[in-house]
Amino acid sequence: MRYELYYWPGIQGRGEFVRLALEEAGADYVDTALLPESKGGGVPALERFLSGDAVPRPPFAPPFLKAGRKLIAQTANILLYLGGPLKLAPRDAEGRLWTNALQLTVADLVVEIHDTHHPISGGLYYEQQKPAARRRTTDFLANRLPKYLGYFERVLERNDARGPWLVGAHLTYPDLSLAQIVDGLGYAFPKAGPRVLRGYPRVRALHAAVFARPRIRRYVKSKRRLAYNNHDLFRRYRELDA
Ligand SMILES: N[C@@H](CCC(=O)N[C@@H](CS)C(=O)NCC(=O)O)C(=O)O
Repeated sequence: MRYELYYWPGIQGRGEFVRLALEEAGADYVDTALLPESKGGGVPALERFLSGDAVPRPPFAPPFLKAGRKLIAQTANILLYLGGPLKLAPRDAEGRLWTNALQLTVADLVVEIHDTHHPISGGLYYEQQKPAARRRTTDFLANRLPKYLGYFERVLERNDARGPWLVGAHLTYPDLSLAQIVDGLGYAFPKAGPRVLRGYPRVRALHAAVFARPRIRRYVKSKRRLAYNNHDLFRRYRELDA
């Protein structure tokens, strides 16, 4: 199976959670929008599905994935689908639902991270909502982020299988996503991030374990891993890194 990933070119964004799963599994995939427009890539490749009349089940927004004739939207839904074939999810139904619940919690956290720099609207520039972004980020770093990290720390603590993972003894896709969150927070908040994370040793150990995996290391060094930048989910604004 050659998977086709569709995500905005130039940013990691939510596409990165899917990329990390595909990379960790060594899956065959094409990051379609990164191809030149002359080869069917770029933003037009996405628009064909988002606004094309001939798509019976159109996605609302990227990322989405084509797997043969299937078109799957929503990050957590894509990972739920990939978990089985990529061997990044437990086999039993209860385990899969638990894994999905963890991924949906990551998705909630992603929205709150986005809202630190866009608290009023994603349709406005950051510069048009700076005072609100400051207030939102202060609360995020003091209250909301510790609440999420505390939750994941408890999940890790209560997993009595050996290893640094959230579910059982093997790596599953929310491990990759949580590690990406920790990584991105380190970029966005170089001062406050490590300070907040200090209290969550298991979450930090999970991040280290994921980014030490051979395929993830190779991916991070490759050109396929796009650099963090201030058009992305994780943004570095000095005035927010309080
Ligand atoms: N819940 C969706 C959110 C998708 C989403 O918000 N995608 C962003 C890019 S990361 C987008 O293009 N949004 C367009 C919009 O909200 O208008 C998911 O997790 O995949």
